[in-house]
Amino acid sequence: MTSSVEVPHSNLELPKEFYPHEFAEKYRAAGYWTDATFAEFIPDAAKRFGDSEAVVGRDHRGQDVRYTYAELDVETAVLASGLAAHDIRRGDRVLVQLPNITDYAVVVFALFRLGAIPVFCLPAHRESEIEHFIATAKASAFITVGEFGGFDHRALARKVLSGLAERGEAPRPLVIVADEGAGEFVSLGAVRDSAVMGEKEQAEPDPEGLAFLQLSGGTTGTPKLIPRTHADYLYSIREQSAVAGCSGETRMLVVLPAAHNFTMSSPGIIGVLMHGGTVVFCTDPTPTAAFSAIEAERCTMVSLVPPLALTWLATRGMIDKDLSSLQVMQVGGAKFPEVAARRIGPELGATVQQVFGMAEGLCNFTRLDDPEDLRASTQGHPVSPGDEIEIRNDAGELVSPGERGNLWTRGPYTIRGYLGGVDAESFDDRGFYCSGDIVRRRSNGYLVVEGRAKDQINRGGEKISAEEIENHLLAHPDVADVALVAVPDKFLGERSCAYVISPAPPSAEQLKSFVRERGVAEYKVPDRFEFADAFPPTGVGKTSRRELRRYLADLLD
Ligand code: OOB
Repeated sequence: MTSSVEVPHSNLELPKEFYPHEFAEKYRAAGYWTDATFAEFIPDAAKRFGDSEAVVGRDHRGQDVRYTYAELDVETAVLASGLAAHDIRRGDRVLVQLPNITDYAVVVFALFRLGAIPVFCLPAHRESEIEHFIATAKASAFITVGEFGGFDHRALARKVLSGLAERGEAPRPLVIVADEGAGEFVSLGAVRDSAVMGEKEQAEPDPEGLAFLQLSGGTTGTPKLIPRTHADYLYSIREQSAVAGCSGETRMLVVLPAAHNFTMSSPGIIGVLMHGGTVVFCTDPTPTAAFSAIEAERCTMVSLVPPLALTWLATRGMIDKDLSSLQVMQVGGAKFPEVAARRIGPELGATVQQVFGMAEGLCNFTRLDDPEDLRASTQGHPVSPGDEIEIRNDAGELVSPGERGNLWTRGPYTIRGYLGGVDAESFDDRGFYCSGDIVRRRSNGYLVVEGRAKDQINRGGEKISAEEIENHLLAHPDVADVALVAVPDKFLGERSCAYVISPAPPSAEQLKSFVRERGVAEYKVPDRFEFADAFPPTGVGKTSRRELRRYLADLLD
């Protein structure tokens, strides 16, 4: 298996013919790819939807904010001008790590206006991840928040800057903090104040060029950056917002992290804004806060990961809020148990829509008018007629119809390679991407996710690369070897367990603290530890890590 794209590490632009010429032609001719870009997205939406409400929520000061499309246009234009005054230019990579506050929309679309390339981080990321993203993306700025959820992001920025200095990474990125107390950093307010009146920053990026970088869930030592183009992503959102039934009446509650691909595009924030609907940001996903927001804002739609959907089901009867406005509840990011999917309609009064997507591209949805059986028991089918799917066995041959196998895909919005590195395991020489999922395709084309072949733990939608966390644990002087495996969990679907080989085992708590101190997102800290003197013989005669992880996972079930 060879990779189709050679991306030299130093090259942060998309390689020429990222999508081979004949495919690009085909996608243009089919009308999938157009000349539209994210730079003109808000100016264009403001022309169409001017006084309609675009964004509602709290800003970084905790104050309630409501922006119409016209106001969002002005806000993003002013911030874009201020960012330009701070030397942020077209093509510059800018890390964005913000919670679900209204500033998120202003910052992201201001960057798009400039033709800058946002790198979407999760609020949960810590210094090891942020440092890695800045270094790999060669980011010139890092936009974060002062404090959120009791965590000091300025302290995180300080650690990152000193880590980068130690590694000899230059230049040092400009840190912009969306807070009054920006400390030694630049506040977002100061950036806005440096805007030049009347000056409109309006880049004209290449529609088929790089628009932003998403982060992969990862299966390797360090998470990979996913390059998405204006044309591919806008197209995917057009299809996804149609399948999700978006209109000017849509009012979407955003409780999952805003920067996640699901929340951005399935149909997500951008899909709702594309149709003149309203995005309601909520920083607190707990049912009490979310139900209050649904009642107060008459939200029609929400996207959840399975554990949140289960929590909402479990608490619905205890919280007296009016959820009658809710029409569609999307669930995705991890397999949603069929029994739970069947409860959404009767207990929450919404149509359940399963979303099986990936930041690399391909998105499958159940359709809103599908019979309940299909909506509950499958993960849907692709949103585009241009999506190609092959289900192959481990030898690379197509399986018989209805059989389980590895999901391979290619299409008008699925990447052809990661940025800054070739991953020969993930792409074949025909440009197909291997998602690492084991699926079955029913005769009607609907996919059912049956399992996973990749070395990843899916902890309630949050992805953990086994290798990344093993590497952190291997840095501990008393850890001789370690394998991170998934253990089934009723609520999260899976939790992580580190199987540690140590002659003098530290306690589980000590190892958890050790991983935390290395600066990784809390969801990646192993939930459980098992200790032994040696790995048990696998009995399969293989010594590969993947085989070992599989063997241990079965053992721990
Ligand atoms: C979404 O994106 P990622 O990049 O965080 O993770 C993708 C992976 C898939 O390959 C699959 O392993 C898993 O997450 N997954 C599901 C699923 N949805 C995602 N597994 C079973 N059932 C589902 N419904 O997670 C993502 C991106 C866009 C939309 C929705 C989810």
